[in-house]
Amino acid sequence: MSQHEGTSGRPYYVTTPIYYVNDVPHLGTAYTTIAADVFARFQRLRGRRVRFQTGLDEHGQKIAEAAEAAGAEPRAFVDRMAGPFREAWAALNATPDDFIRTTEPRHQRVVQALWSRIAERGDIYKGMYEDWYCTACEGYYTEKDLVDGKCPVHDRPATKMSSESYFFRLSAYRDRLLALYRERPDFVLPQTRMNEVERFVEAGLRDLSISRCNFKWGIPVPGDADHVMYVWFDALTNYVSALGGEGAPDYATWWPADVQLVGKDILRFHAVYWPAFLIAGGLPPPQHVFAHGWLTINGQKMSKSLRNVVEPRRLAETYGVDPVRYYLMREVNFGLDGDFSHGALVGRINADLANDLGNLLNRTIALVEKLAGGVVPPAGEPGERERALRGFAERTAVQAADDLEHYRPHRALEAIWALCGEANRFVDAAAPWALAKAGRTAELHAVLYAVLEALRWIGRMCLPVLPTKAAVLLERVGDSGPARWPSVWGELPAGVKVVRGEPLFPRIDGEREAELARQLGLETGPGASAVVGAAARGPSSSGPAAEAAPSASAASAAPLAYEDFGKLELRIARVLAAEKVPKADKLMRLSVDAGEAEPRTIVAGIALRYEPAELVGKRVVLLANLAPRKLRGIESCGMLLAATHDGRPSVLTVEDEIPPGTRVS
Ligand code: ME8
Repeated sequence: MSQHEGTSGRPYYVTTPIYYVNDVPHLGTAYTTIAADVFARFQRLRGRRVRFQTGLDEHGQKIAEAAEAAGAEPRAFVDRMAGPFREAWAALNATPDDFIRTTEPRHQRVVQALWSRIAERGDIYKGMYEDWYCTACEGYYTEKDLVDGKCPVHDRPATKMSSESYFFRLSAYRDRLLALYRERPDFVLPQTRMNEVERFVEAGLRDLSISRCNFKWGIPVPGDADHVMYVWFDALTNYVSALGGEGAPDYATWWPADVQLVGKDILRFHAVYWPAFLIAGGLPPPQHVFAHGWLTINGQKMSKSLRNVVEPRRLAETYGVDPVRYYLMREVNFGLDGDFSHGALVGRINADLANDLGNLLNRTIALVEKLAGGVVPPAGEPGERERALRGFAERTAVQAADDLEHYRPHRALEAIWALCGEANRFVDAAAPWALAKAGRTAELHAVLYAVLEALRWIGRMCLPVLPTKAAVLLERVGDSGPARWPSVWGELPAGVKVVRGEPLFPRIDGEREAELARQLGLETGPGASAVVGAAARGPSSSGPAAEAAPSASAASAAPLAYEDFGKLELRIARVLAAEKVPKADKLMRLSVDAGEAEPRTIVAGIALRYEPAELVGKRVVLLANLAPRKLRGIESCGMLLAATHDGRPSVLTVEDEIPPGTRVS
């Protein structure tokens, strides 16, 4: 694979975990890989030299057992399993610069060198090991970690292990790790995860067993042929072994990595063990470790036994690569848990891609063809409206860049889509057809130029997430400039032909949607339809759900298309403050944290039933994308869901400490 190089700026190194080869690529592993690809593409657009690395974790007991179960030698097994990963990432248009496999000699050499270095410094020693081991995690637990004798993560019996082992003196690194976290409070992102890690380390660290002598499928410990290395010592080192290790030119260029993306399940390994190994070996820790949340499918954990492992390649073949990438980056607040649902995917395709963006492009090209001879008109003298659109685009580009720089792809897309909305409104308000009729050609040209230029900015900003479709969009509006993040308004050259074409994102109608869902085995579960029933009543009511208090039963609701359900953005929100609205018996004004930069104000008709203090701290369900509405002069930005019985509204809440912003589906 080629190294993508920009022309300027500091190098940028982003990694994904290396995935276990006993599994197939699924939506979870695709999620991290796509996110890393988005950040890599964004930084390339910004002109930075980028290295994006992914790969495979091929050693350890888990892989040896999987090979045995498959009746294969481990080597043959891992070789066979590697292909589907490379193919899946290529099919999702991910562009890693390196794909490392831990069975490669280049990796083994560096891991052994790091081990020897740490051993020479006295932080590896031999001892006896006794603890509870879970093969599924390849991890150890103390007796108190177990739940009914089972692994707390996998709910499988853990095995007591007692054997000779090499240990890493992790206990000696507690203070150095704490110093690292305090000096660099953004070492782990998001912040809440940093706090978790810090608390874990503060509680004290035990030395870590880092070798095994009960199986052979691993990297031999230098100088002791009876032991192979613990798979995590081996695996974590991939991030520097692919650079050739300390002293190699690539190491000097790229290490420390800018960001190491991981799922929250393996944060401890990356935020505690990994920096400790590095410090012990005299190497600097990465700049940031970002732990994203966990994806579920229709509310269920992804697992082969549940047969709900979505094959990312099939998903991309069915819906297109870019829509799948868009959905994953837009739908889930990066850092929080999220749910994949077929209905929500189709909803995003129809509403955001086909409608907001696709229609904007189509109508603009049609207008340019009809009113300006099919070529980009001269920008002319921009009026107030054009200047306002330009200002909006410029602010969007700054905002979206900041969001992508700080690992908030969902927010970046939200900002870009706000610009789509603004451009659509701009066309409506400027009414170019009327300007043409009135013969106001200069104004007409200024309007058409401005909307084409806005589309060019949108296309450029979409390149990281929608690499193929955004490139088509740019071609259609006549942009053939170098692929860079937009920063100068007015670069679209006048006189270039625009191109009409098939819709960028075809809409998926209800029938086809159901058929696709069936083909993929992704019908929405009964849980989801229950929510559909409850939510569908809200918007049709005359005010906030709790105020309108409809008593219709779910059975009386008309059937709802999946795509319609997907349009409802139901999120968990935490009530920060509440007060009764003066002179309105029923109304309560709430300030809620919906996982956004700023709290939202909601007005709900629940004041006869609740006292403000009762509500503070509650986690409620918010319909977040309802158009704002004024009630008694207060703008309510969303709606709380509530069930009303005998005239008494009861607000829907969740028991667990689910983070605000989490999508409800
Ligand atoms: O842990 N939601 O490999 P792994 C979101 N080999 N992300 C998910 C996910 C889900 N449901 N399921 C998996 C390993 N992931 C080790 C890593 S690194 C030195 C060694 C993603 O195949 C997420 O990034 O179990 C998670 O951390 C990773 O896949 C685990 O992949």
